[in-house]
Amino acid sequence: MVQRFVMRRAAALWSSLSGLLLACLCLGQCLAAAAAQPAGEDGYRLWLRYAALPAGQRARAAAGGIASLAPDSPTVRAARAELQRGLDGLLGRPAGAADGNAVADGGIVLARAADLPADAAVQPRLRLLGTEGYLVERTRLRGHDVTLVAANTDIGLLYGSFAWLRALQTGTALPLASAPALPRRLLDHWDNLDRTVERGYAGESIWNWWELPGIVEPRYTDYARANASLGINGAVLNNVNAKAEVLGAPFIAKAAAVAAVLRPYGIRVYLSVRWSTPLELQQTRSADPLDPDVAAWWRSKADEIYRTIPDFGGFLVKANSEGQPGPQDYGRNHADGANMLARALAPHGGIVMWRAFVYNPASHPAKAVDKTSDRAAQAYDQFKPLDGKFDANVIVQVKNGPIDFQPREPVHPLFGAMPATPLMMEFQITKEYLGFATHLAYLGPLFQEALRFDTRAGGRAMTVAQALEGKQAGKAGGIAGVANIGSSRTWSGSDFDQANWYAFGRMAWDPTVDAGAVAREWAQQTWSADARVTEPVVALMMGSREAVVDYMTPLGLHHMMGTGHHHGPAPWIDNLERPDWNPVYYHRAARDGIGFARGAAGSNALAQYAPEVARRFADPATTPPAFLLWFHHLPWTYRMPSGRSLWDELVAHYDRGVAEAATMQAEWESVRPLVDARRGADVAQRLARQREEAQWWRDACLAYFQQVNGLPLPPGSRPPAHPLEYYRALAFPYAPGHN
Ligand code: GCV
Repeated sequence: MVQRFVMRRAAALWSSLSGLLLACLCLGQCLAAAAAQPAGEDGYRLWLRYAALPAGQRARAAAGGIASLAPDSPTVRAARAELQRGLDGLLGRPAGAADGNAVADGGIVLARAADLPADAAVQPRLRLLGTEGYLVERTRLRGHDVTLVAANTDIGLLYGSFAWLRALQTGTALPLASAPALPRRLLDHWDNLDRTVERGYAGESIWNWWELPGIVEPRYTDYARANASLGINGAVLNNVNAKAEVLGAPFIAKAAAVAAVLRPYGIRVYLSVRWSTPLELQQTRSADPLDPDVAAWWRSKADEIYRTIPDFGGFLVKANSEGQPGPQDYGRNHADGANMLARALAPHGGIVMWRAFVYNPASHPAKAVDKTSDRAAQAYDQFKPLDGKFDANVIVQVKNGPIDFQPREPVHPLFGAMPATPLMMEFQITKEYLGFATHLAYLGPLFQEALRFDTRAGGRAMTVAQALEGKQAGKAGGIAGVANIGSSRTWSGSDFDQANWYAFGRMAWDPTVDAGAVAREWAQQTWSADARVTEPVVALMMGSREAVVDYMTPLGLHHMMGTGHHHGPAPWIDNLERPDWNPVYYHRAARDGIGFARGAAGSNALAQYAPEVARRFADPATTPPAFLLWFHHLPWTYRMPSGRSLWDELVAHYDRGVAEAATMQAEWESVRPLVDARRGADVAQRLARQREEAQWWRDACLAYFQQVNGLPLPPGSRPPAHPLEYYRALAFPYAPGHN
């Protein structure tokens, strides 16, 4: 695996160096290309830049007008406007008016199934596309050769319009036909009512709560366009660590103003709610889910919300988790709580997304090794017995891994283990544990790794994506991503962080799509369709997440970051109030070895996976090296498949991560002359900082592990730049994103 990786990176570097050579040979051409780029872009336009296509490719886009056979509606108007905006940009000139319904040769025609003849050839295919799918093809309509964007609904027409614009920029051939695999594709904003964002690294919240509902920023419309271009169809507006005030009339009115902007783009608004809201507002005497007064309060609150936001999506709930109140405070369980809320929303068609991010409120001694003391096992223990006990409009929302959005985790054992309950995947798009917005880490490979994992549920092939689609029990769930969006001009804190929003959306629509293909299409639209740009950018992106894993938490290590803000390395932390908040609890490095034993002789968390998976991970020899120390505590001398000792292998991974950060810098320098100066320089600055911080992670972790194991570094590996005390003394009181 290591060898394959090194060869791939060598190939990527060669490709970028040869790109550089080519770039030098064609200096005149390159300068012309650079000159053709706007002098400085600020990233605001995301992947919707619609830069002019090369002259030879424009004929395909040339439109004889944009006509719609579908009756006018806000969504149809949005589709026409996007096509107009897109084609104007791609053609480098105005593409023709977008407001008629006259079909012309070379034109684009928007039409729903109901607008086309019942015997039109496209009808049977449209019937397969559901309420959100689309079809784009060249056809003859009313005696004219046209590009037909067809769907069953207005929102399908909008999605199809975006798909056609994407196809033009990525050189994708027609016909296109696509429908989403999952019905719910949401962004979860961890945005507070004072505009701070928990784990946000992109400035203040985009929701200007203070000025809403009277003042509605145009940025909300651009947010809606960007999400609709990916098929994202829901937004939870506020933090899961919610405040009671969000359900007061003033905030409901503010949410309604946002909902009005998002509605034409097919995006429903949801709210995170605090379990104890009625009690805190002093409108009930308890928050017990079985208290009829409490249930009545929630019913009347739901009625009030739906009077203001008729298409309100529902509630997201973090309960009995990290100090948040919940039904367990009254001796009830998660199903009691979720069902009570679900019954308030059901008459209106709303849903409850009940989070499974829970771990025991009581702390345990760090050395105990059973499931009750292993944080990774606790959510399963609480939720598995409740399978089948949730109402039909409850979805259980599960983080991709059993701890907390680490650079790499095995998938959560609940996927595949709740066949009677619709599940929702929760990914974190914002990079709380992967270097904030200052490190470049493309998360497409992380999402793909989780979605494609075969749970072996029921003893047969069942990927996580299939479990989400309801292939186990016929009840589809969904997918949510904790947003990395803020009021920063780049939206996401950096240009490359936009790719994680993009990849999340594309994979939410089609969980089988390839992370590399998504990186390529993002790069083509965001940077340039020129292969001299796209190919090195894709190589850089595709190696980036593994680089972060290598220099932060290789071989299955996890939770080694600084306390509270989660910035930087701190594997030495051992004095926090709960043992399972300490990094030492997770890596268990000691004189005898390193890693968390989760097999039968350890916490036995492994038993929560399907037998075939558990068997594979039970033996260190068959455990993929990427998860080795997640499941096993092994001696430093343990022989790795590479022939190295575990210690030497660990050092090699840290060294590889640092080397990769340097390679990423070199790759970017080969691209930089071909992109606009402003974005080019910003990326370069961030990569320089990433390289420094990769070195810091490596040096601090190795200095600490050496102090524990007393072993020398393998020959050729540089000693840490500073003594361990230096790293331990670093403090970051003003790190962003920490509440
Ligand atoms: C919103 C982690 C994060 C918290 C977050 C929590 C959660 O613990 O550090 O900021 O709180 O996960 O997902 O609820």
